[in-house]
Amino acid sequence: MSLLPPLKSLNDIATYIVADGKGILAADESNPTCSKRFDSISVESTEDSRRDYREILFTSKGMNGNIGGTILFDETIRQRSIGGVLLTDIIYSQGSLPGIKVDKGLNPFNESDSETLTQGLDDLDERCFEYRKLGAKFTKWRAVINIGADAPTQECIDANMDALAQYAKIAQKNNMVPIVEPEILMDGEHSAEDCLNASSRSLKSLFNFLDNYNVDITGTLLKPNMITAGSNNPDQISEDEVASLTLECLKQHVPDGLPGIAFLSGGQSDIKATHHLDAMNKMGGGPWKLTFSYGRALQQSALKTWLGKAENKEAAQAAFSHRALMNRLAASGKWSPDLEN
Ligand code: 5MM
Repeated sequence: MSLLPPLKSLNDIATYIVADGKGILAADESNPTCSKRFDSISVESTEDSRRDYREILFTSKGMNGNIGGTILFDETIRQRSIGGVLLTDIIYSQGSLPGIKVDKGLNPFNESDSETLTQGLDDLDERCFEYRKLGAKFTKWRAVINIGADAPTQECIDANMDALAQYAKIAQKNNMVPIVEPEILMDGEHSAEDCLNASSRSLKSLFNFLDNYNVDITGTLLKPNMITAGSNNPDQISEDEVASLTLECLKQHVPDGLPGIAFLSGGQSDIKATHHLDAMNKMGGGPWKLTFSYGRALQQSALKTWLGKAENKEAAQAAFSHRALMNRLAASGKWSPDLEN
């Protein structure tokens, strides 16, 4: 097992995860989402195939030094490798901390067909207690905000941000760092200005609720979307515009004491997600570390290389290791497009 520094406080854990350009691997796809990903490569999603795939990622060389934290789904935190080693021990041996998704997915908000409220607060304290014993050092909860004709409503934003803050308080009570993820979905034809507006309202509400519940900001990480135009909008803005609007929005709402901001990729291509992160860091970043917590943008190339075949393991690991390294460079503002070749 690799030697980790003593991580005594929540701030030590949060700071470790995002230190030196390291970021987070979001491997917490629920089983239905994992099935969707595996469908795209015509692989059946079973407990074993999910284990095989994740074992490939976690044993990749590129985990070490690039991935400070790995977010898991409930099934994965209990799984052992084909050789009988706990996957959490493999993650630790790579110098990465295991974390766990603790939300229980989305329900319609007030019977709306366009807005949702994330579930999972009822038995959260008990679940966090168990996850801590299983080795988790941090947790994640994702709130989803849609942009549409009459959405997002302030009521939906506030209900989701209230739940995020209650979750964060419970995670900290159980000695785990909460990652708070207010995701404004990219789906739709909306403009970057609409995204900026919904993101600003959500972050303002989120930090008010975190303050109301006395959540320790120095032991919390934020996982936001970047400010982009909707994925169906033909008028996309440039990488530098994404970076400057995102920085402007974050500087307005995020307190300086937060140790790190680790972006979700939200459906951006893997190179765009790296490019945007690099541009923000080249612009000077902010008072917090700016890094990645990507799911699709870290895994897509590895998944398409693996194709469910054992003989593709090493090539898939090389693809994943490459993206992990590219994103660590981007988190330090040291990436350039020619490094992709
Ligand atoms: C990896 O996907 C996560 C779990 O999603 P479901 O609960 O829908 O299965 C998701 O929360 C993920 O951590 C974030 O959305 C970031 O992933 P992307 O792909 O947007 O970078």
